[in-house]
Amino acid sequence: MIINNTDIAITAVSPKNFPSDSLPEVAFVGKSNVGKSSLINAMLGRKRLARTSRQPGKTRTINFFHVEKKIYFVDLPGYGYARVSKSESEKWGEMVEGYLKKRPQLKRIFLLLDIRHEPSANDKMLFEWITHYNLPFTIVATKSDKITRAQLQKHLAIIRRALGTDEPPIPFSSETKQNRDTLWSIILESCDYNDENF
Ligand SMILES: Nc1nc2c(ncn2[C@@H]2O[C@H](COP(=O)(O)OP(=O)(O)OP(=O)(O)O)[C@@H](O)[C@H]2O)c(=O)[nH]1
Ligand SMILES: [Mg+2]
Repeated sequence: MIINNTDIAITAVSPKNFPSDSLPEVAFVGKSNVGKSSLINAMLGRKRLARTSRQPGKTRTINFFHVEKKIYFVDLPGYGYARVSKSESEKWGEMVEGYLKKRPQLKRIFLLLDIRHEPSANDKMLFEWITHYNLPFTIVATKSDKITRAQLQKHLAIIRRALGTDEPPIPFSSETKQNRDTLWSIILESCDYNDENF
């Protein structure tokens, strides 16, 4: 997939800033530092469109990226960042859950989990929340370049078991672009596009 036209459309801190056209949206959620912004860049073939950082807590706003003027990719701030105060993490909850719950044009949530680690209590809570509201989701196991092929199945099974789901996580790497095409197929299908009309 080659993407020609992308730009950051909107940086939002509350629903009144969200885009008012009704283009389909896909959102990327997960803990701080899991690789949300990096995944967006890798999917779009851009190096620094979404700002990334080795320090967790880089993305603090809800960022909407216009993709070929046909989809919005939504980069959400991460949770579980130890240095934020309680009131800030409550704000996170309000902002992110407010977005996820009240967005009819949101076609799929990509829940990102680091392939190396067992999902945290926050990861599990978010997953339960997503399934409780019956929102369409895909689990992505990020940073797959950090483990060997021999370890892959074991790590995927740990994630599945911790979440209590049969849904297989998709291993992904922003470095090697492993499964970039797989994620693109899921995104297009979720948004009712295909190779001809996208
Ligand atoms: N090796 C490797 N490193 C990655 C990968 N994806 C992200 N990283 C690194 O992980 C760090 C965090 O990546 P970000 O994309 O900024 O993470 P984020 O989830 O957007 O983080 P917040 O905005 O803080 O919520 C950066 O140093 C990235 O270079 C990957 O697939 N492989
Ligand atoms: Mg980010």
